[in-house]
Amino acid sequence: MDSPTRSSTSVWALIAIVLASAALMVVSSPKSPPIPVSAHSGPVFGPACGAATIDGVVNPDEWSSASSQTFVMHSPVGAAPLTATLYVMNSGYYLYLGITINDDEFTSQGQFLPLGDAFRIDFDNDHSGSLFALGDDVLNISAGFPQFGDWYLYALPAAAQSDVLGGGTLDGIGAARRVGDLNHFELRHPLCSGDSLDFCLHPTDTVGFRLEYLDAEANGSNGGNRFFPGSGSTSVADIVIGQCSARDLFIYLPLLMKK
Ligand SMILES: [Ca+2]
Ligand SMILES: [Ca+2]
Ligand SMILES: [Ca+2]
Ligand SMILES: [Ca+2]
Repeated sequence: MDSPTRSSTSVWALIAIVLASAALMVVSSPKSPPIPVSAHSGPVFGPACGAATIDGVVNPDEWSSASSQTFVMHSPVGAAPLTATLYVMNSGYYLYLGITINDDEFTSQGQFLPLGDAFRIDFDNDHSGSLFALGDDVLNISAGFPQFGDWYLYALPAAAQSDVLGGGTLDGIGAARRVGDLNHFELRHPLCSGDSLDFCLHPTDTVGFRLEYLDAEANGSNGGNRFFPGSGSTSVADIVIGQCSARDLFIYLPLLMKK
């Protein structure tokens, strides 16, 4: 039978082993990742470098280097949700956005939506976490011509109009069309055009945005509005601008690249 002294020694030896093992686990465990700093906690796109041909066809090859997410866009008044995929990338000079959405048809004009099916993209220029500051950049891409609109927020709560009407300039291009069973939208807009009615973004900058899809029906009626990431003025996702080269020519060489 063990004496009290020997039992006590065994207990202390066991404690020492447990403490040493715990210390080893602490030393060998990986560092926790840094917590990103943001004005809010919404989805984040980028940084991603690339350039695309703006022809209204979101070609997977030209957008292969983009940051992309697929999400459901909801209507605040109960219209059926739609599923969209957003692609984001930038070159040294332009921000590129490509969007596909499973609308059941592509309508280029309507009684209440004269431009037909359209995405309105509201930007939070200074990444404050809140949309609709006067002068904020707004882009519009529609099925109906001229398809691309470079707008700005000119009146509260959320009225936007063409930069040209406010003394600014039209900066960028866009195109939209029906591809298979999806509506495709593509645009590019300068990172920093010099127009005071546009944002001015530099590499590593973050800009907030919200997508709104305005659905025109084939009979010209209004099919309702859907939003991403939400319909509120603080429902904002982020784009982080990449440090990218100035190249903007996308060369598509399917016959040369394929075996
Ligand atoms: Ca394209
Ligand atoms: Ca402009
Ligand atoms: Ca603008
Ligand atoms: Ca439609």
